[in-house]
Amino acid sequence: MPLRFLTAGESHGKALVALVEGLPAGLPVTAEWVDADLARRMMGYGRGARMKIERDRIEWLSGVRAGETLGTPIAMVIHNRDWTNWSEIMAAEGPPGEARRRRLNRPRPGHADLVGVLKYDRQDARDILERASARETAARVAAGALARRLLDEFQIDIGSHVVSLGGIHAGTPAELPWPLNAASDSSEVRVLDTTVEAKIIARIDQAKKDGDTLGGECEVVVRGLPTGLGSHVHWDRKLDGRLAGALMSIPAVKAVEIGMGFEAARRQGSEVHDPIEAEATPGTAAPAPALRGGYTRRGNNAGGLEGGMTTGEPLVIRVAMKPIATLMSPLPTIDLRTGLPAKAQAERSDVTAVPAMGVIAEALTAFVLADVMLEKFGGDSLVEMRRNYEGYLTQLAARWTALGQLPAEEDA
Ligand code: EPS
Repeated sequence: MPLRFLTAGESHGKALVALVEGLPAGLPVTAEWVDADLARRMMGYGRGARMKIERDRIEWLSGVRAGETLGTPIAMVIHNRDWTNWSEIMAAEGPPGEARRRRLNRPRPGHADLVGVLKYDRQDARDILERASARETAARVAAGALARRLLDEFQIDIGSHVVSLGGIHAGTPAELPWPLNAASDSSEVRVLDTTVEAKIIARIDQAKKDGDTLGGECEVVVRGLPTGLGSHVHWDRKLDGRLAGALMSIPAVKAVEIGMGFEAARRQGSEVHDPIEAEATPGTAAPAPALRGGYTRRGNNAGGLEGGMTTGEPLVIRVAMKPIATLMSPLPTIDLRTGLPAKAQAERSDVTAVPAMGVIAEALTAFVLADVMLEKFGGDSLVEMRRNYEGYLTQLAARWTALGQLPAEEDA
């Protein structure tokens, strides 16, 4: 794992911090690039009042000089504007009375509240929810934006769109628009099928009126990956597992599908596996860049992954998010002070965050992909990494060109 990140910060604390380690030196970066993804994460119909308060922007703390990475740990801070309303409640030191003013005693079903207080031996579930809050994903998106910057140097492009929200399905065109985000970000709910946009918005309005919340699914698509990222040789190097693990770590995500996903389990092999075809005549030059080594697939039910490695076809992943656990018409719970039945606490929250989840899923996908790119091509500097990458593509292309020159062997 050459690339790592950690985040720190409470939802209503002073700031969030992202600490990224392992990026090569010489990668051009700007705060503007990172902020663009932070702004995309704040979009989406159905978010609550908090998103009107925050204006997420990073401040570099370390690791970047004159617009380039130094190969040293990169620390970024995102200040919480809401801190001014919470500075006493969330104060690191001071009398407990003040710190307990916004105590949470009635844990929300579906949230980390209850298990968190039991496990960490806290009396106030605020000590749990402040970190379990999806606010933390802003720092993940900042880390992911740096990973995306690295992938961008290799013409690897990541986009996402919402494929269902509140049980309403949004169709996917046979040919995806590209760049994907230019199309999806222009919709308030990040759908490509704008015929259902108004219906989804009405569904969100209804849920808000009912004091309820909504989940949904996003699809992440990555283009421009070379074949052979990840590995089949160990469980923890398989790229499908690493991607699924990272995506399942997004708050409220309950399922991840790659390519045909669950549907593949219901079909027979001949309907599932993508036949292998030639991209060019064997022995002639492979199409440049030789990302797939001269081979292609008819269809992409595999979602761009076979044996835990990229095939060079687009990576296609679907991520499912449950409805947010904070309900304004609350569900039954137990009061932590008395042990008696109560209604769960209703905190200010979102009706849905599915459009934002797609942006977060892009960020984590970018991070895992940058990690496997660094694993395969390494290098302490971008120049070194690029040389290794180009060497690999030259090797793949040469292998294809050599095909016609090899004596044909009989099949076993
Ligand atoms: C969240 C509750 C809401 C959301 C928050 C996630 O925050 P608040 O309690 O301050 O109103 O707005 O999301 C963000 C702040 C964000 O930046 O995404 C929760 O309980 O998870």
